[in-house]
Amino acid sequence: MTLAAQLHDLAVDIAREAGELARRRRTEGVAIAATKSALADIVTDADREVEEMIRLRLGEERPGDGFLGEESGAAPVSHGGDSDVTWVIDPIDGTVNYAYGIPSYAVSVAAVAGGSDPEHWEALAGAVFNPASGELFHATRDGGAWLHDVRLTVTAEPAAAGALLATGFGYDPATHASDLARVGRAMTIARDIRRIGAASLDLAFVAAGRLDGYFERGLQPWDFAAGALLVTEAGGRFSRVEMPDAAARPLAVAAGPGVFERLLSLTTE
Ligand code: LIP
Repeated sequence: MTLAAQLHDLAVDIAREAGELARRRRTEGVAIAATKSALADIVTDADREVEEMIRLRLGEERPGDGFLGEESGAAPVSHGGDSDVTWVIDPIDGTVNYAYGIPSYAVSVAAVAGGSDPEHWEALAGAVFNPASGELFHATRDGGAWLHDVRLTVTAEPAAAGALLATGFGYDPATHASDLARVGRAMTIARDIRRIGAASLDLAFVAAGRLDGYFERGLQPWDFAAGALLVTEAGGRFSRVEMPDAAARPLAVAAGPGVFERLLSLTTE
């Protein structure tokens, strides 16, 4: 079995196990543990518990790998080592949905190669699991993207009515005006816009052909590491573009071949 296949199977197992814990904690009631970058940027006790569970499982299975988690940052999985693999984890992507009881959240697990610098990372395997819907999206580099055992393909061309697009907004209110202006430009090729609230699910839905495209500024590696692999393995394109303004909020764009260039042009004007 190839390394990518081994990492894929572990990512799927961990995503399922972590998702079940998140789902159980949701039924028990969610406590906000703290706010982070802005008042609206919350972390729950479950976020932290799920990430720690993932870290412990990876410590058992692959102690020499690297680890980057949304809640605990970058560190070796366990005692460090010479592994070239890093696990990139969003324990509960869509935390605000999770806190409000909106069933659109996911555990995002990606295994990347390329050392410690995210700029050099190449995703080898990824899993995005929504415990509320039971949907598990997964991919292996050069092995395709899947929803359970169904192979995924992005849409080749949008319908005549226009593209069904998705986007998201940062937690900082100061970014909303420019983000909304970007939505206005994207609407010139859209039939409608969706704001699902979890980047990993937005990307999984592009891979599944449920969305024709997705764009959002300010995503972190844990938001997109697994979802971007789903998109590219489903025949789509994913780019992350530095924007000309001062804010360090690169724009992520994902779409099938019939939409990508137009969406990229409109959203980076
Ligand atoms: C969320 C992203 C979403 C974005 C939110 C937030 P989190 O990640 O998945 O696309 O719009 O602002 O960043 O914080 O729930 O892990």
